[in-house]
Amino acid sequence: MLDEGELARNAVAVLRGNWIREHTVPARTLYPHQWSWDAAFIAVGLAYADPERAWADLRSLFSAQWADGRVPHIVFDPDVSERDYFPGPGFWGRQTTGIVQPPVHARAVWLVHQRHPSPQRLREFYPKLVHQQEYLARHRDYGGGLVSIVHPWESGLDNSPAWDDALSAIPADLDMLRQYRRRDIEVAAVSHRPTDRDYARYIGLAASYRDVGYQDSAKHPFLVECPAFNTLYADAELALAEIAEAIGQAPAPHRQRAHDIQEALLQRLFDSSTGLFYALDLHSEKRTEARCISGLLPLLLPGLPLAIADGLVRELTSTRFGIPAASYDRTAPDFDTLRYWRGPVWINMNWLLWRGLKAHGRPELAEQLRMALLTLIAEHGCFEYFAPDTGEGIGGSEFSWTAALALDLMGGIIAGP
Ligand code: 2M8
Repeated sequence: MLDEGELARNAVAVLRGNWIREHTVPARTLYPHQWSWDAAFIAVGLAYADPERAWADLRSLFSAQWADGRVPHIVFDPDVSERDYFPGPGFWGRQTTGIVQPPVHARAVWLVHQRHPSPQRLREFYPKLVHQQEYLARHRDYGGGLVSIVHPWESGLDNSPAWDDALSAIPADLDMLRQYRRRDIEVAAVSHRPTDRDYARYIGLAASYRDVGYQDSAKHPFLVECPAFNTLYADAELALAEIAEAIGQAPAPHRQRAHDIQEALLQRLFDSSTGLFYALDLHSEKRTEARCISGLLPLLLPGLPLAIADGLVRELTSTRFGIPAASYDRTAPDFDTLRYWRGPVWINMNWLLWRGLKAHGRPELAEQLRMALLTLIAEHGCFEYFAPDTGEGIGGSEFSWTAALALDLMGGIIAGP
């Protein structure tokens, strides 16, 4: 039997333990700085545990927003030594990285506001959230109505098989990697993390973007349209429409943009023969054939045509993904139960799918998924990710977004004092 009170107390304790001055870190040892999309998921949970911190966390992230509107994927804590995370500020040449992560923040702001109404905070965040979207629309849309990521880290699904084809064209300079120390494999199991070959490419790509001053151009060696990133980009417009309406601004342009992004997703990333969405490499102009959890994510969009949503639900509940959904096709020959985004179950993606099931009138399945996620966390702890076969918690322990989203999945069972 699920002890929700106990689970809520643990989750709140994890969030308290990961709070540092004005922000929450994803996990103390493995990720000692502030991450962008983590901050959004964390704020959703903090709205139950400590709403003032939810706003403070988001405010601290947006205080690092660049003049061009981009919200950096990591805001480095100046009190953390360069040795404690690689690649740190010394590598990026500034106190933030220059890449971004999925724009989940407008949705987070709206959800926090729904629990703790604050029109004043909505007014504070609205222009920043609009600017975040404008950066993506102006600098990352190469003409098709969707935005491209310039680095696998921008997807948040770092070593997903979705990038394998596009990455195969990028040299993996293992000698260059030897000049550095991979901190992640000192503090987490090597078999749970991306390989050296992946890391060599990650570092090469980040260095090439850094070396052009983080300017966007169609020449960047890695340009990929990710279905999950673009779904969240559309969902941000839907959230902005709600925020705009609440503060007396015009919602219609946001709804129109959400609609246009959805149309582009259907046109560019949907494959009707398999019923899934796939990442598109702008250089080869080919879609990957890898069936990844990112391909299910458009289910989040309430306006998705019924037949397409039904197809996604069929895939989700099939042996390929299952409930809870694995991050990659369980039947693929290279499915890996341990290695990060190549198989394990992640709470944030499943939480988004849970919302999608509810949006598409599937309350029973949504409830099944909700219970499966809470059971996993209650039995194994607030881990970063979970082995899809045994449920074993892997990666970092005391992981913030797992704790935060558990609170939201429980819908307000607040821990006692
Ligand atoms: C993971 O990514 C970072 C790089 O950004 C890493 O491996 O060091 C991903 O799971 C990403 O989605 C997440 O935001 C980050 C912090 O939790 O860790």
